[in-house]
Amino acid sequence: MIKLYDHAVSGNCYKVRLALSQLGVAYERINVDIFKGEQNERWFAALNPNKKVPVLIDGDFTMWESNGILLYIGKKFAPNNLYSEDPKDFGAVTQWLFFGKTTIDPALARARFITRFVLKEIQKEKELEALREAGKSALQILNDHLKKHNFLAGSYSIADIGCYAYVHTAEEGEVSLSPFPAVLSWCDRIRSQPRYISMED
Ligand SMILES: N[C@@H](CCC(=O)N[C@@H](CS)C(=O)NCC(=O)O)C(=O)O
Repeated sequence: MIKLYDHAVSGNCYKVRLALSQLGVAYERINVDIFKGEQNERWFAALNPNKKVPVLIDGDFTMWESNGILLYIGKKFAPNNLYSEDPKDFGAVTQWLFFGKTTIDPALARARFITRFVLKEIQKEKELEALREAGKSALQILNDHLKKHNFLAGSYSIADIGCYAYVHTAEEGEVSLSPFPAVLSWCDRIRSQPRYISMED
C-alpha cells in the first residue's frame, strides 16, 4: 500500500491526499510533526534530503515534491479523469503546476504560513505586504483565465488540485478572494467533484 508522510495543515500534503482520494486510492497516512522538527531527524532526511513533507513511498519507490507526486500518481493510476497523456493536455497541466510552484505558492503559501504560524512580534510587515501583493497578481492571472474556462487545463485535472491547495487558503494569509469571483466559482466547482475531501478531513 502507498505510504504518505504527511502533515494535516500542509497544503503541499493536502493536494496529494485530495488527488489520492479522488482517484479512489487507499493509502497509509503517516504524520510527521513538522512543528516539532521531526522532518530534520535522520530517518526522515533519508527519505527526503530536502527535509520536507510530503514524501510518498510506493513499494520500492520513494519520491518527494508535491507536484511531482501529483504527476506520478496521475500517470500510475491512468486512465483516470485527472491526468492525460495527450501532449497538449499534458503541456497545459504542467504549465499550471509550474505556475503554482513558482508563482502561487511562494506568495500565498508563504503569506499564510507567516500569518498563521509565525509569532506576530517577529513578523515583518513589509515582507508580508509584498507576499500578499504577489499573491493578488497570481490570483488575477487565475481569475482572468477562469473567466473563460471552467478548469485550468481544459477538464478538471491535477493542475486544478495543485493550484487549489494554496489558493483556497489564501484568506488565512489575509488575502481576500472576494475580488476574484471566477476563482471563487472554480473553488466551488472543485469542492463539488466526486470524492472531494477538505484539508481537515
Ligand atoms: N516544494 C516542496 C515544498 C514542501 C514544503 O515546503 N513542505 C513544508 C510543509 S507545507 C515542510 O515540510 N516544511 C518543513 C520545513 O521546511 O522544515 C513540495 O511542493 O513538496
